[in-house]
Amino acid sequence: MVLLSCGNDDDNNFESAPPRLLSEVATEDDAEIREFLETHFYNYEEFQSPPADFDFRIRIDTIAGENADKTPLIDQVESAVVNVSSSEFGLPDEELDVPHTYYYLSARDGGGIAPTVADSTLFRYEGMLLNGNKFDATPSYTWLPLTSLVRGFANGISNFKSGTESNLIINPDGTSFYTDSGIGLIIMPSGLGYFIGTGPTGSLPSYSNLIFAVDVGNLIVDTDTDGDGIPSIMEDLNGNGYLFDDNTDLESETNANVRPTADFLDPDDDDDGILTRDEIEIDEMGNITFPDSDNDGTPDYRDSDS
Ligand SMILES: [Ca+2]
Ligand SMILES: [Ca+2]
Ligand SMILES: [Ca+2]
Ligand SMILES: [Ca+2]
Repeated sequence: MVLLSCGNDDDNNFESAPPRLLSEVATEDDAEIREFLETHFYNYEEFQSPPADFDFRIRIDTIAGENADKTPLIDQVESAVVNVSSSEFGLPDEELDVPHTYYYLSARDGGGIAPTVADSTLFRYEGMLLNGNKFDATPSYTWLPLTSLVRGFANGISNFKSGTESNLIINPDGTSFYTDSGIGLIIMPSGLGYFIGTGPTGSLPSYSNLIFAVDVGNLIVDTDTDGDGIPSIMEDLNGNGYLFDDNTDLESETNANVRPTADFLDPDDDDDGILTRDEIEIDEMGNITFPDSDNDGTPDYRDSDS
């Protein structure tokens, strides 16, 4: 599965040329993506009036010939911006985070709810390059934490609602599908994908813009990755949709020479020896409160001296 993010400090296969600047590539990528969106369409007519044997898979084709009158993707997509720091790819510092636009469209609205970028999610997907080459696909639904995936995927899929358990159909051969899963398309620039290197399976050129057709089956609402009682999405302290740059006890971890662990993976967020779970209060309804016993404005679970 190619989707898994390399992380910023793994053994990327750096090419011999020095990596290009995120900001420079992002501008080129967006122009390429917009041209693609203007010249291609998807099988929206099948989604609008599904034929009896329709498999609810998104198919993309060029607007030409007998398809000359189709509505281009550019008229159907929505877009969103994600700011990316050069440090996420281990690149030399660019002064500011670089805005990256991704595009998405919902082909079928799901009957459930949308995952956050921090949730474990059940989905299947097909990955393509803009030239139509398919580089990866999941044959069946797979559970993955969205935090382990490239940012364009995690952010993109959070625009789609899942299916619901009562609409899960299991075929005699063991395969399954949801009759109300959310189906959609995500088109992202390379800076929201792998940027440099060849991706985890070694099959992608550097600076590849990526397309994913996704089908969202289910999710774990309020996924709590480190089991500390706080949903992971609430451990995105700076609210930027990126979970790896929030680390309350970075200084303490650095001094102790242990691997820095972001809050959503750290069951003792302030490194005071008292588990976060024991420094927060959760009532019978599941509501969380954050005591601040020394009244300094920092809740106990993030305060190493209280
Ligand atoms: Ca963050
Ligand atoms: Ca930590
Ligand atoms: Ca934590
Ligand atoms: Ca504390």
